[in-house]
Amino acid sequence: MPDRSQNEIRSVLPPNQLLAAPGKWPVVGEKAPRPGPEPWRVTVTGLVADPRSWTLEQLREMPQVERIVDIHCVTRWSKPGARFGGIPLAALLEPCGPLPEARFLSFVARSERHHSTSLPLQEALDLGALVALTYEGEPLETNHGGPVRMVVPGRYFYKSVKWLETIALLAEDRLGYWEQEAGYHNVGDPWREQRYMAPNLDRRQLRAALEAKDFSNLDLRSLDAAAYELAGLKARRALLRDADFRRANLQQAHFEEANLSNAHLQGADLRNALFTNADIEGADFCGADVRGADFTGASLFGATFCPEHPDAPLGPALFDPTTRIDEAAIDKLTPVQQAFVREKLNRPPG
Ligand SMILES: Nc1nc2c(c(=O)[nH]1)N[C@H]1C(S)=C(S)[C@@H](COP(=O)(O)O)O[C@H]1N2
Ligand SMILES: [Mo]
Repeated sequence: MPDRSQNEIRSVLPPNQLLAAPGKWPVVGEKAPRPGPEPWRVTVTGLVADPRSWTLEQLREMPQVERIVDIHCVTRWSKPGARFGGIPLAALLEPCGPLPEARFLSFVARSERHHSTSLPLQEALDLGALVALTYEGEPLETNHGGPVRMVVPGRYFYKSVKWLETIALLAEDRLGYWEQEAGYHNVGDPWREQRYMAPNLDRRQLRAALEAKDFSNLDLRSLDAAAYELAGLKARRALLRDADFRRANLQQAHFEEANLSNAHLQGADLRNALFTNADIEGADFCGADVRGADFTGASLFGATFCPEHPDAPLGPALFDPTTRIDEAAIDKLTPVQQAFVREKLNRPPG
């Protein structure tokens, strides 16, 4: 970084990041793409009017831009001022005609484990994501994602897939490799220090908990597990205050005696989930599927199952006759919620 003063460099470092040694660029994660004779292509597919793919030659012939990007790895090294060249993501998506229902992008690598990561479509465009072919004017080295990788400024570097093969436009988020397997945060904004999905656990504990789908007794306050696949989750007595489980799959999850106060469960699949004796005060279940869920003994003060305002974005929770809530718990709900729950459970006011 010859033309930046030390002060300027410090000012571009997000919280708890350190400068990588000058001139050094660590290789992180997979080291090489999946070998194979097929010529490289980058394909845009999914919710587009016109799926397309490009060979490397075609990509190199498109108008190129250069961007100076500050790299921030989740493992705490930063490399400010890296110069990447390539094609703005927007220029690849535009001719494909994204459909109105496309809201997320999944970037898939040509690698043994089909490594992937995802971003909301609008966010990827706003951040100025780049389909990169060069670094400091030279073709990208293989171990750094050459011949072609994503570079997403403003996110930890795990949101920048190496060896880009497919960009899929999706209606719902499809969690990436590190996010689903290792508990890396699904937003990953270094300025908000969104490293891991649970701020109070370290990376090893998180990976083990996700692998075993076992959160029992853990301190997972402020967990961000929106859209996660967690069917059958064991979370007895877990501390899940303020946890974000929006749109997550939590069928048959065990939340007995857990603390889920103020948790966000909007749109979650909670069929046959067990909340026996749990603290779910202030939790939001709008748009969630609670058929067969058991709330016996749970404390539901301030919980919401249907929108309190007519212009709310999500509809009511989905109940069926096997959803179990005690009379005492219903009495603690607001009048709007009481009326709704009683009607759904076909129970006259007590
Ligand atoms: N295909 C693929 N892309 C990947 C990874 C990976 O393991 N496989 N690791 C990610 C992580 S965690 C980081 S920090 C950066 C590292 O890129 P680099 O090795 O060029 O520094 O790539 C990201 N993209
Ligand atoms: Mo990383």
